[in-house]
Amino acid sequence: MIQSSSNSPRQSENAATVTATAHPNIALVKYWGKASEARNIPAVGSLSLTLDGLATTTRVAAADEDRFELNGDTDASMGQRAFAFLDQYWPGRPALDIASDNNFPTAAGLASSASGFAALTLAVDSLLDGGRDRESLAQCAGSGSGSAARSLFGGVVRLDPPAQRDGDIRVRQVAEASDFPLELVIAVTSAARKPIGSTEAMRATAATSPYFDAWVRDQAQDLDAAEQAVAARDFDALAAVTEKSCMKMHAVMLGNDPWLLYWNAATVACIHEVRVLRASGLGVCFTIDAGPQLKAVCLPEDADRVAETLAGVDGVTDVLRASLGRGAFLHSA
Ligand code: 2P0
Repeated sequence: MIQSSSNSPRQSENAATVTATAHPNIALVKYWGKASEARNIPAVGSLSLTLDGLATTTRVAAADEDRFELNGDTDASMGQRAFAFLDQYWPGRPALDIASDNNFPTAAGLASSASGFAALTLAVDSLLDGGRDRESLAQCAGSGSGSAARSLFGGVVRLDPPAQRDGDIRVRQVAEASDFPLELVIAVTSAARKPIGSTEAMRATAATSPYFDAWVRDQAQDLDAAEQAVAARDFDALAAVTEKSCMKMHAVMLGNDPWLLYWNAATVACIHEVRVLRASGLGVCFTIDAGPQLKAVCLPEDADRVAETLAGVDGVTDVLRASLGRGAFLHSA
């Protein structure tokens, strides 16, 4: 399902091109808010599932000037963000030609910045140094986009905020993909780019939402509950904390001034469908990110039923499926 990007005429087919793929991840315990904007340090920890199927594939080569292409087109604003990020970690780096392709909608609440920064970090590290371990790569990717830190690892991943002020985030795998097989059914309700990006929305939440302090205060408890549920392979317990964390995150941003809501009517209809399906005995729960798509987390035996049901909801334009996958990886030369 990984789309191969067309060969860019600008990149020569030589050994100095490095290609990396990373999958997006979906948080069950959500990241929302920053402790430091300058270092992009999250105010709260998070716990996520790294997916397979959906993917960003990024090719990097030394060049005579910086160039950045996303999905075959020059993307000035993403390029600016990517090169500013690279300058922080690789000061004095050579000019780079970067071509990145997503095989799923970009900036639509499907975590394309997570897979994008994870693939970029791994590819550039390999091209320029190749020396960082996974945790250092995760810290580096996380400074580009908080959720990207989690895509360096596969399966179920936990990110904790720094233990001390000025410290680093800590990221680790808590379960392999095969330890707790789960499936994701993603109900796409709009493929449009989101009207307000997560970074800006989080800034507004920290500055204006009266619920932000309570959100930060209770996060560690939710993280521990989710990690215990994963360790016990307890789907019901995981479902409870997943939906709680999702609803709390959206409640916090509803408290922004002005208020912010990423959902549309179909998102709400999908929430109700998932509730009905679970009441009928299926292993399914939902989460929603900074966009209107609903992600149903399912026990594998129930995923077909969930997909059929969500495909029939008014306003659902597409249904994507994924299992749990591996962390970011390099292609062999
Ligand atoms: C998450 N999201 O935990 C949460 C839930 C969206 C909702 O991480 O500002 O693109 O680049 O660090 O990582 C999306 O935020 O934000 C995100 P930045 P990012 O998956």
